[in-house]
Amino acid sequence: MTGGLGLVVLGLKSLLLSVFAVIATVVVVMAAAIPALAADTAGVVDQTTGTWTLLDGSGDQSAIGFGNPADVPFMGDWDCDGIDTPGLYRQSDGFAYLRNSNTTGVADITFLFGIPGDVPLPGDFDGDGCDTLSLYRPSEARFYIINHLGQGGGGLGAADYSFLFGVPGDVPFPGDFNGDSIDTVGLRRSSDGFVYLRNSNTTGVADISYIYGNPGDIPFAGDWDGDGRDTLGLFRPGNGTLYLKNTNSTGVADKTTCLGHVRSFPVGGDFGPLAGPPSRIGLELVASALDRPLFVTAPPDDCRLFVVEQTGDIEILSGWTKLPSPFLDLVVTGFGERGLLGLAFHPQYQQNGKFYVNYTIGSLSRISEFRVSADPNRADPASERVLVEITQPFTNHNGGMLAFDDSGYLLIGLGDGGGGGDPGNRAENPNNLLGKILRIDVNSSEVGGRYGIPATNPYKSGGGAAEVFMLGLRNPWRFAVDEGLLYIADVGQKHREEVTVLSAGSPGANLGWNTWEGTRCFDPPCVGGSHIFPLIEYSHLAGCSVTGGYVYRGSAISGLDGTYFYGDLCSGWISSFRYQGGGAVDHVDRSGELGTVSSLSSFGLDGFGEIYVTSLQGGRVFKIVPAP
Ligand SMILES: [Ca+2]
Ligand SMILES: [Ca+2]
Ligand SMILES: [Ca+2]
Ligand SMILES: [Ca+2]
Repeated sequence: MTGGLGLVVLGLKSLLLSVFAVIATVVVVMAAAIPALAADTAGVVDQTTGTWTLLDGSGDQSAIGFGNPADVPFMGDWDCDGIDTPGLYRQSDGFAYLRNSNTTGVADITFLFGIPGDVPLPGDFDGDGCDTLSLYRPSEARFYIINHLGQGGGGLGAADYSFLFGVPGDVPFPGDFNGDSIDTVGLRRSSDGFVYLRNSNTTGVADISYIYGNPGDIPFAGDWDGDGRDTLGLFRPGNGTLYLKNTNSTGVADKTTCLGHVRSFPVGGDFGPLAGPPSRIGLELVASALDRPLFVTAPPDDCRLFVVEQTGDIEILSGWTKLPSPFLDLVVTGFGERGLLGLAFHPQYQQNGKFYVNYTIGSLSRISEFRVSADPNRADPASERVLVEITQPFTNHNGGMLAFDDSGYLLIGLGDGGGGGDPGNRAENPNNLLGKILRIDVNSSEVGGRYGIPATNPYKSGGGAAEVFMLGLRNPWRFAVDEGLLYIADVGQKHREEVTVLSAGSPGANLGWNTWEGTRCFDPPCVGGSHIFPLIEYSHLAGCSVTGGYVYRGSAISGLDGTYFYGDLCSGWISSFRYQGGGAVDHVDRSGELGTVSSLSSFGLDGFGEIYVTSLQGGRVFKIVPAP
């Protein structure tokens, strides 16, 4: 979290006087914790959408819509019932907007408040159990304490008293740091990370000071452990992470949570019982101007997002901001359907730092292992270990997907080699690696010192290539593993696009290409009962190329648990269904909620199971988010 410099206690005489002009400091603050109630939790407010994402005690999320972009958000107990609810300060018109429930809606209380640049400071500064809105005027480094809410009470004329503390530029926050049920104020100096806490609302020096966090972190306080004393939380916009600490001292955070991004602000408080997250969804733009993004992924529980660019780079988004240097810069042969096409992190990536890529180079498709370097944001380019190389007879239909199954084996998607119609009849030929999903054991060196063959691979002991796992695929651009099932989206020739769901333990499954294009006979005679027909099929009246997605297992939209999303590259619609009893239920077009995404190249998952969408147009990455 921060340099471990030990507790530092300083007098603040030097901080008391301000002679400097100041730039208004926008800050989010939280309301007083009321001792003896439940521990406080945290949340973030997305300042591009006005969506409040609040966590309950078990980490479940709730989404609320309140306010406009750029409003300054905070939480407080305006009606004295012990529950903290949203408030906003709109700097454009100087109004405060307060709401008394943690649900989507409009303000219950509105009043004019302060002047542009003032920082709203909610808290219970007189210990009567009710939060009011005081303010901090950065230009004066002066706190104005106001112990009653509302019209005529919000303005400075109604201030009960004021006092000086800190220097212009310090970021203020309220809290009950000594557990006496009266909120006082704290400051954090962004330049050096010093925190200054005061236990009385009077001019004077800090009672407690220490270093915590990095420059740019946004402070807020709360009673994270329920002991009646507020301590510091920090939100780091640069990586979208909340750091909560249970003591007001230097050291590492007691609780770290990935939530929000560079345009989010933190809030904290006792939110009471929260409504379940909505199952209505939307798309939020995460990043743009990437270079032909066609996949995103992340190691489990990692806050970062790794974006695969067709042109050969793997970029890292941290807090939705692209890091200056790519994770890996690979020389590939592009473009069209070639380039860097797939990425999968080893299931034990946190321990071994290994990951796998699928790319084209010359006339080859190559699947290689790399390792991270000593810098977690940079791979070691010299660590490449080539696992599999396949000669491609044509430039199209290269597949590209990589994913680990539930047994820890690497699945590799390969197209039929291209040329149109599978002219070499490769897809159903078990001796040819093209038109297949391969399955290998990257933890073994049985084959040429490079990898092993799982015992249940269908041709391990003859009859075909040992690496082959499933056959009859035309171009399985994207597939997903979920709880023992495999969702395979196989791109069609001229007429039919298809999604097939089958057990991930189905060695030798033949999905029918090029005998069948979906359920349409392609290469007669179309006979035999060994072909697996798709679960979902659509014609080229509805699209041109299926883009397979993922089953939702995240925590932001729990009503969608188990829902599989997929879309179409050309038409840009996104649909979803749940796989139940061998069939697709709740199969719906999501365009009404999500719109369409032109050049929809892929879906992806972050380290927490949230779903993303990539678009080649504008180099964009979107996230599927709750729509409050
Ligand atoms: Ca309340
Ligand atoms: Ca009060
Ligand atoms: Ca106190
Ligand atoms: Ca506490």
